[in-house]
Amino acid sequence: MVNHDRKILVTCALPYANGPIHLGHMLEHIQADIWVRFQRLRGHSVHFICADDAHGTPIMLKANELGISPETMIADIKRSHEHDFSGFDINFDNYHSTHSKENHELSSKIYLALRGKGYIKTRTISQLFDPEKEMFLPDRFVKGGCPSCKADNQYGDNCDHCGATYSPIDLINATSTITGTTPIIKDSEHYFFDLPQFEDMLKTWTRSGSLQLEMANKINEWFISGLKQWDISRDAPYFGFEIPNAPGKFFYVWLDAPIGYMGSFKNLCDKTDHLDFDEYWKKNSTTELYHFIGKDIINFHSLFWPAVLEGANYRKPTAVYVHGYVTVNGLKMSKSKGTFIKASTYLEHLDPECLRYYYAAKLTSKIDDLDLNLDDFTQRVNTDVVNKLVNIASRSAGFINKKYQGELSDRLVAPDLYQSFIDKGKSIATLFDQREFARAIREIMALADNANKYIDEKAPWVMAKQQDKKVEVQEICSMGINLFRVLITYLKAVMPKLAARSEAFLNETLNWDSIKTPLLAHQINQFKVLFSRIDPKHVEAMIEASKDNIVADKSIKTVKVGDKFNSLTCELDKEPLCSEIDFDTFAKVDLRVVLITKAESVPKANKLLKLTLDLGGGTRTVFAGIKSAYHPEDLEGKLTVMVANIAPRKMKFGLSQGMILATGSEGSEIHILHPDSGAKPGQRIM
Ligand code: NOT
Ligand code: ZN
Repeated sequence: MVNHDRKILVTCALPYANGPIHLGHMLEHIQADIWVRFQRLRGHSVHFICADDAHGTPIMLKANELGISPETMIADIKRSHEHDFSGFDINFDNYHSTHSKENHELSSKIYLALRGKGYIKTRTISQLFDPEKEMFLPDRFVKGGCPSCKADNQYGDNCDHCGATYSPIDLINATSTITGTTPIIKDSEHYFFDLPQFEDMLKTWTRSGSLQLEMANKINEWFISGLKQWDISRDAPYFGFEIPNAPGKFFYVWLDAPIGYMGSFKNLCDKTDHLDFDEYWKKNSTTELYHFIGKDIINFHSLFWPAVLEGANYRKPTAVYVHGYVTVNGLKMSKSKGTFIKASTYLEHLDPECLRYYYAAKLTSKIDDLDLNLDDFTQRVNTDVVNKLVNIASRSAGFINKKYQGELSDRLVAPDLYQSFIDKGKSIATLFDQREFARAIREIMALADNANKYIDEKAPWVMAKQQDKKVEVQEICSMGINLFRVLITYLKAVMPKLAARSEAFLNETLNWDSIKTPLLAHQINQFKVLFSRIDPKHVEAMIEASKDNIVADKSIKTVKVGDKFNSLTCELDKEPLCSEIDFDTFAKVDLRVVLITKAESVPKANKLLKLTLDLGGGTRTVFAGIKSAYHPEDLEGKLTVMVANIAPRKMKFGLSQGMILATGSEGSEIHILHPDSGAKPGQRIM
């Protein structure tokens, strides 16, 4: 039996208020929305909330740059975010902002509670300070040489080139990316949340079934390396909330962002009569709380957030549901390829339900990345939704509408077949509940195949020509429509618009329980086109329009055969040549042809792929900062060149035993070197 008393609160991660919603965001919002709609269909009470994440240095600086106030900028962006989400039928009960009165009150209250219990510590730290802008520089706003491999132009937190992590203070020749000046080192008192005090609670909570297995394992690594105090303050100027009794100090954006979940819910409670904030957030609440997030922010949701809630005497999340990233055509979304697709651009060209269906058809409860392959997308949607599903209704409806005045037969002619569709409902419901959407869709489409097979075998269009088969034709077509009705009900959470059009046609509101009884002697409405197939031209137009969104990347210049030499020297001029070395020094570099036998993504690293290289006798593991340019599978089996005698380097993710040779350091500028065909692994390059 379904328990109809569940009270559920669901959130999506709060999008930053400094950029548009894209198809990567949409994966999470579609996943959560399907789950929410499904739970509602099953009779549960679900509140689904979100908000814009409006604070922090990048937002403050972007507003500065645009010459508007941060308040104006975040209000504009919030409108566009809400517009995009509603375009995809994401059914939020409330969409708020972290820059709100509710969030301000709750953040201060929670902070004071934590402070009162001794969970807040203060300590003076040294940081880089931009003397011209008069502000401390976040890691991403300072660049310089990597202290480890000496590569130029690296961010303040980690090196793109060798993957080393370090403090910005250790950068060589650091410069502020805001003003271009050389920062100075300056002291400031910071406020820390004392996370280590929550270690025991977190160990229990993370292993209590609240996290997917992969996540619990990942978090275990953090327990092993030791929990650290979390810096929750930032100095003015900062766009955020000032810390109570600490003039000039602000809450770090990640402190008030998760509290924004509460703030949005509080705002909803204040607008709604029968919703009690405390019932959902008090300690030991019997309601359920689920956060849908991406794998890049698990530390915030699985360590800091439960600890903050515990420390301030609130309930903890029932579960955190983590998904992977979206790739397009096998690669990271890329502006130059036109695969960085904004939600609004998609909506100008394609039906939102196509993406909802495709994502559902590929989503599992795991954290694997999901590839939006645009050819497969077109084919899959057209085959499944149009050729299989809608076809069941369209081939049955014509006869019923024309020959029987829209009246379904009063008898179910194949009750066993019908019952087999109903029986599957239980496992399909379980799959939706467990976020195994791809498997649920497979089950539904297998039923659609059975329905089409039934109609094919009966061939009502043949019988329709025989006078004495009048009753049979009505019964077969009514059977088809009844099977269609079951399938659309199963898909209602995935494709709400298609379901609504089907309801208009069936002249009935679909719900999970009522389909147990078939529609007999029931009047249906005129069949209208329920779904249009994807025209590949529209997909192409969307890609073209996505390319238009961006300014051509000036830093890339392709040198073609026949180009004058000085165009090449111009290129070289941009990056000064290194100082001259003698031949003996060069000869010390052991360059080898290697075969990439395995390439794996390093989940926690934005830039790194882990490569297993065959040197023709022995293998090496190398971490290379080429994730933005290559899909791991595409590298396997390729030859490249490595520096084989560079000292192994200990990196955060393991030991890197060499380097492979590649151009550039960012996105599309990265090309690894391939020797000519015929080269053999292990051969030395001289
Ligand atoms: N704006 C953040 C991001 O990564 C997500 C904040 C989610 C809210 O896009 N918080 N928590 N915890
Ligand atoms: Zn480096």
